[in-house]
Amino acid sequence: MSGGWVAAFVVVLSACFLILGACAGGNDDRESSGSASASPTAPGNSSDGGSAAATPTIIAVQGFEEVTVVSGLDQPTNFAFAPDGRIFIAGQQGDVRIVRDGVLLPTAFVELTVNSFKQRGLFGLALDPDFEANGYVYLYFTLEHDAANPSGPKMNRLIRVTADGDVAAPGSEIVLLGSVVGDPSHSFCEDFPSGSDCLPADGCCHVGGGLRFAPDGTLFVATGDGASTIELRFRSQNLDSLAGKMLRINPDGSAPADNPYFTGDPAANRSKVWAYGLREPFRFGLQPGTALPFIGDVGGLFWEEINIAYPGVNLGWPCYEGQGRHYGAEQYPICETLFLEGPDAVAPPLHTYPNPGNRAVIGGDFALTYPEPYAGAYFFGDWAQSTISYLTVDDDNNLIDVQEFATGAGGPVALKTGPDGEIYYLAWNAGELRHIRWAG
Ligand SMILES: [Ca+2]
Repeated sequence: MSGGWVAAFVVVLSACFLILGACAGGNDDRESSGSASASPTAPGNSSDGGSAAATPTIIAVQGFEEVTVVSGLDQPTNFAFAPDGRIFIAGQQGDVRIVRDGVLLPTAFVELTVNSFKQRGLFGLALDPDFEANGYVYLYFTLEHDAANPSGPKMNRLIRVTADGDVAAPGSEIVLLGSVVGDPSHSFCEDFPSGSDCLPADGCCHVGGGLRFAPDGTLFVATGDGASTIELRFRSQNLDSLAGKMLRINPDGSAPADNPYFTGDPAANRSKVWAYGLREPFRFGLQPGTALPFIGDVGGLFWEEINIAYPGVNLGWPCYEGQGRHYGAEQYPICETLFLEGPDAVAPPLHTYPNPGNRAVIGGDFALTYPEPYAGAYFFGDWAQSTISYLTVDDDNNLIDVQEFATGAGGPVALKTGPDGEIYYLAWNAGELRHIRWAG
């Protein structure tokens, strides 16, 4: 076997085991039982995953430059800008750190006890739109209910804590989603009644965790299928399960009455569903003006997707992947039924690109203040490829163009538009928050 092949294989393993589950090698999409992961590789133990930290990002477009906002971050997964200029940064191991005036404060804002096995951990962070007045910070993470079995099935949770200066006020935690706690003999959401407030993280991967507030004050929450078996993926098609969904909730965790599947009960899972049929909608951004989620849904074996989540849409997983039917889906009754409804029963991706083995799309955000054609463009990443791309749409949200923007981007794991309207991103491999600045 050639050295090049070995190197490529290592990258593939990294893409599977470090952060995101666009895996090759078969065990992600073809196994029907338990072990969605072959051999444990603790996050952070490898130095790979895309490009090394020392490799400079290459921006393909003249006029832009990259500025490092802060470095030395440990497995950063998400970030948010506070109105007072502070930046909150979440780490996979459960810590939230604050950057103030360009300096990473030595004391953590909060240190949650999380399960961080492989792709689990703290992945969601958002500040309340009224943060200046209420100090609310929202966090999405994988709960540990059985520390003796870290690789076993787990559950995720969305909480809110309240800032008191640069730390979370002790005792301020409120559970918003995922109140169901497992125990060693009840580790699956399926061990609880249908419709339970339960966010599965059965396998290594696909736990979701994107959080975004819409201008109307509602909170979008992206959840993964969390599945360790093929059968459990069908939760993504079940409106009474919180898994594999784009949820839309009020800041107190209840469902807004104008949600597409609102039942009349604001506590019902179904009432909280905005869109369904997702695999690992790890990251997304809201389109200015429409507030529609533009989701990066990390693919299984074949296709990475950017989806627009119009209210109520079925985005297909696990019956569809990319533009077509998912490998092996025909043998499952849920998919057979869906296929009989024809292709219009699902919303096709806005953009899709093939996954030959090491791809993991990272949904991004809309740049506001760059010159044309970058103003209004949606910037997104690929974690495994360490690339950043952008796409543009017309007034009807038809795709106009997709272009690669940067390579060697240090493992982008979250992209957000800053208060200045420009794009910022976390480079997971490099442990840096970076700013893509228009220098003109
Ligand atoms: Ca899809």
